[in-house]
Amino acid sequence: MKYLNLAFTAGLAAAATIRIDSGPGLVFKPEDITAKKGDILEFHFLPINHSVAQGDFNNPCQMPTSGGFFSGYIATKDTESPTVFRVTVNDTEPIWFYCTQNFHSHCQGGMVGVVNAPSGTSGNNTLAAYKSAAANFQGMAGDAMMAFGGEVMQAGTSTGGSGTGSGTGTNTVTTPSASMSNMPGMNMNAAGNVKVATMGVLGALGLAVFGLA
Ligand SMILES: [Cu+2]
Repeated sequence: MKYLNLAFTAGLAAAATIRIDSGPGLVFKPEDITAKKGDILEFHFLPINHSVAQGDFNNPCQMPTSGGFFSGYIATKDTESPTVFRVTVNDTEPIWFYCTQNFHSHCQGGMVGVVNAPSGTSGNNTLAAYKSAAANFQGMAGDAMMAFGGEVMQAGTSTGGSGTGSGTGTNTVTTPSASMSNMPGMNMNAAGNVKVATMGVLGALGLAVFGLA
């Protein structure tokens, strides 16, 4: 029985891939997430044009002054985008995040979330408080010229680095939609991975073409 218990404990400690849907609507699902060090946050993108950026609790709808992550804008017209954004959780500190889409003010509209929300003495820093501060934010949500701090990749593909396997059931979308393939600036290489360097261009185009929630 001791062996069985050890095996069970080891299983619990294995890194997990946590799926987070960006949309539909101005919401992340789930939006209040518990993750452990080594877990991967895998953001999926629903129509029409969302993103995810790491936020700063004290500065809603803005990125931290250093570090963080940004997916770029992932435009998709009718169905979930085959493109996902994966971020590795490096510690158990809170990770606030938001959608940077300014057309229809997604962050102000409630499209925010948190990984490992503070508890105990830091308990005032709740997701509800962050969402409320975002709702009162005046100005443009912060974004970046291109993706950073994570991997922009096709759903269901391996990162090739961890060797932990996937088994996440994220292969539901296997074919890029015609609208994605035809979009200027949307360059796919042979492996189907989006070239991150083009994301700034894509973002600008996506904002113009698919700005609706
Ligand atoms: Cu959004």
